[in-house]
Amino acid sequence: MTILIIYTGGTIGMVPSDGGWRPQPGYLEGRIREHLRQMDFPHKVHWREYDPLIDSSQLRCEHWNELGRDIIEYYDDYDGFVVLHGTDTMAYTSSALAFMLRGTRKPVVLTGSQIPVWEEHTDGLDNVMLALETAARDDLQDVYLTFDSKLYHGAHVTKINTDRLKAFAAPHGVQLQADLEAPESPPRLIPVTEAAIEVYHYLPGTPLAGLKALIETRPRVLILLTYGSGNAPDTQELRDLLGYAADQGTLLINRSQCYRANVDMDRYEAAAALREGGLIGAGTMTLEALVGKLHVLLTLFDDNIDLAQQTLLPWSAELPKPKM
Ligand code: ASN
Repeated sequence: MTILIIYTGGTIGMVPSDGGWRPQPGYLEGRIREHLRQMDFPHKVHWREYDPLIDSSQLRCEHWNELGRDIIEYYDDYDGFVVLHGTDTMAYTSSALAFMLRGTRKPVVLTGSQIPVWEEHTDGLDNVMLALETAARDDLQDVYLTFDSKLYHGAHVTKINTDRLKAFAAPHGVQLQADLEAPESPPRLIPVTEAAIEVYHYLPGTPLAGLKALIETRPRVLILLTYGSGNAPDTQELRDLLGYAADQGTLLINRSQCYRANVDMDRYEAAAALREGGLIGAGTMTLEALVGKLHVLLTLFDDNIDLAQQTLLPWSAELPKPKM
């Protein structure tokens, strides 16, 4: 088997500088190859390094598009792909790629590290090994994230730790394959563009002036991060604001602040304003999955009715069954 490693940046290959850790071009490949030799890794590995390498907090849509284009361009040449990526936005990228890559049937595996490979207790080498082993599996056909000895579906993950080696978790557990009825073919990419997707985070004891100001920027999509199963204080002011936002064409989505979320606007009376305001429930989707999915949907659909319908339909494995 032959696997392509695409190195985009992140802590795994960073070195200290006066301003803090930053990626160092041209160094990581040698260290990884030396480790693969020591471990007798049985498959061929090719290396592609991006220029510039980035801290993943610099991530933009063009990085997703570049990754997607490379995977489609080299699709026939490799059995699987490993993407080395910073952890800060890795869950956004694994989610976005899970929606942007259509009809691919080979594993695309993201990983990185919390500690650079030059440090004594690095997690980077183990993470890369697991990613390569996963990319060489012929029973996996989606986008994945491997980290700290765990394998997750790319559309299920969220970053949970800044300092511990267990950087990621999948709130609703592990399901490795999207359950879609008619897989598309041949493989193709849906490239995405920047979109005005805004988030309003409810806090007790805060006036709605912030929400009003956000709505006045006329975002294309506004995600309300609500309480519990999708509740928020029901006031006439909120109802008026939601009506105003909908009239100006903003798509309104209800996503819970809870880590293991399952939005259900029929459960409590406290969700009535949101329900009657026509908000779309994000169900069990992570915020990262929701954002990746919205980028793809906004590329394909103009009309809010289509966008609302498609947001509720599975496009990958982003709607896991809620855990009791
Ligand atoms: N700031 C780093 C990044 O996301 C964090 C990491 O990779 N652990 O690029």
